[in-house]
Amino acid sequence: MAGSMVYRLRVADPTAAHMGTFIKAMTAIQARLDNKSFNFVSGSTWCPGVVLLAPSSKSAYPSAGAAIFTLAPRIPSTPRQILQDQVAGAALPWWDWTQDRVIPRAYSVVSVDSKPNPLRRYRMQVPKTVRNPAISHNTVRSPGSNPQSRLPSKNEIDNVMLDTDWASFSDRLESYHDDVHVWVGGDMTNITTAAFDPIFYAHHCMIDRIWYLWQVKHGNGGIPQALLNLPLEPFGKTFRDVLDVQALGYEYGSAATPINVAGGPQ
Ligand SMILES: [Cu+2]
Repeated sequence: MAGSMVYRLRVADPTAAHMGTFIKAMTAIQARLDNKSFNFVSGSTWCPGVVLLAPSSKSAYPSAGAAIFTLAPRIPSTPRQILQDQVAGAALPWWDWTQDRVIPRAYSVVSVDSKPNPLRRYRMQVPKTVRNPAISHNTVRSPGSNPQSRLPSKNEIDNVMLDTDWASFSDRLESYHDDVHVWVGGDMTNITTAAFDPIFYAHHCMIDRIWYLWQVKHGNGGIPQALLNLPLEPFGKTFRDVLDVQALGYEYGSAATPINVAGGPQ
């Protein structure tokens, strides 16, 4: 696996090298219509932070409840592999909303290199089902417009990192995760459409990174045995299989080295 390891870096200006690679790969998967397309992956990605709190989900995982939330960003339905199939070395970047308190410029500029910016919005296509009508629209955001919404602070996340109990850490992190969805607004507040906004993945990547940093600090103790064997349908993996990010082919290379977001919104 060593040869295919990618490093996830912080969201930076669209001119940064790692952002250029990512943007190229995103443009490619958004242009596809098959099962390696952004549309396909986003349509089969739920936002478990919300879904697992629903009564029906709780009964499906009675012993887990909301606590299985942390594993969500590691489930292989994220566009991790399909991005790399398009452009070698392409990796999801993380949006550190404790520091970048606005939508990062890379996700808001209209064009990059005179081409439409694939991170700004996406025209989602969800076919009609028995229960729901078809959806076809460009994703929208309304950052900060909900007066009840706010981005979690660095202090709050630093504090969560000190929580030695995995289930409690997971629940608290989930709640901060929800806050970011509400703050971004628009399609990000709706579980059916959230994953179609390209910023969904930058947000979930940040959540995954926080869990990774927590694992480095506290290890994997405290996760109930039954949970470790929980199958993640339909991905053919268990919770245990996604504990080690390196085994999944990626690393948070810059975890200890903040990337200077030159020209970005500060
Ligand atoms: Cu989410």
